Amino acid sequence: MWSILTSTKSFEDRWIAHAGLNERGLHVWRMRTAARLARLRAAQWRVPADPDTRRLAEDGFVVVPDFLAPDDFAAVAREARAAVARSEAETPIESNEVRGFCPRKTASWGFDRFDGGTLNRFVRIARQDSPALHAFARNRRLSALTRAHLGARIPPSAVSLYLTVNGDEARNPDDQRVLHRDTFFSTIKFWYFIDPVGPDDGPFVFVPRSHRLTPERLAWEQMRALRASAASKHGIIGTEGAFRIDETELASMKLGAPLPVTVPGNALVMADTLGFHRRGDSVPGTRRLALYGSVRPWPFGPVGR
Ligand SMILES: O=C(O)CCC(=O)C(=O)O
Ligand SMILES: [Fe+2]
Repeated sequence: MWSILTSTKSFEDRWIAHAGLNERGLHVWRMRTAARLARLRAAQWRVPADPDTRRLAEDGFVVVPDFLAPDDFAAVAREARAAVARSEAETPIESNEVRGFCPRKTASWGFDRFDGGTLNRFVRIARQDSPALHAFARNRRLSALTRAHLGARIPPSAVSLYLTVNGDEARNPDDQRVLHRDTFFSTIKFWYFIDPVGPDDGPFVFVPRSHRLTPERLAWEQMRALRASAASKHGIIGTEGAFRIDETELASMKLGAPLPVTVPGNALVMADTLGFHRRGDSVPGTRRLALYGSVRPWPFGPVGR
């Protein structure tokens, strides 16, 4: 029963999926309570509002071009490319035929994980080889933005180099290219893109303002929670709790079209993944190189961190 007060989102959990409780609004209660607590945590930090914190609050995502000063950007880009090259010397990039989300394959430099045919390579930041990357993981601006939004900072250990190598959808589809929201409460992910991301490179795609708990959104969530709880009773899979959404449903929530977030190099993209998003379409073999981090605080925690 305590799972109700944790970050558990899976409707494979018998309490999360409890039909009677969900009819009485359990899922929506969890969403509203988590949103209230995020506001309570954020208020403790008193981060002064500025155009970027406002964008994140209003639209659910923000793009900050020229995030680093030119010299810092040059050092970060150099170290990032060197670290990726070292990983490739040890572990060449291969293709994958196994379907769905695949397990991590660890290596001395970090780990690979395939989503269908798309490779996610996470390279750990080593202070001695990559002092500029190490400093980036401690960037105060990143923490200020996440604290303003949900009252928690990104721990430096949760920042890594992240290379995405886009797969061939026709051969082995990538589940992250289907529009979805990650979980029932606000979490933040960021990508600091080192190289430009164009429309063919699988840009992050986000539905502006879709992180808001409007009456229409909560009605949709309630409908989906009832559906997921019924499905779990019948032992049907696909109840993992990261609800997917068809683009045609967005209009009923007064939401616009998904927006591919194409960016130049040296740009920060930060998003609340309670909003609907996906990984964009791409030409197979194209790459995205970023510093990446995420923060997923305890949704019912009252204390800012
Ligand atoms: O890689 C991306 O652009 C987004 C993938 C995604 O859905 C996520 O990281 O939650
Ligand atoms: Fe996602």
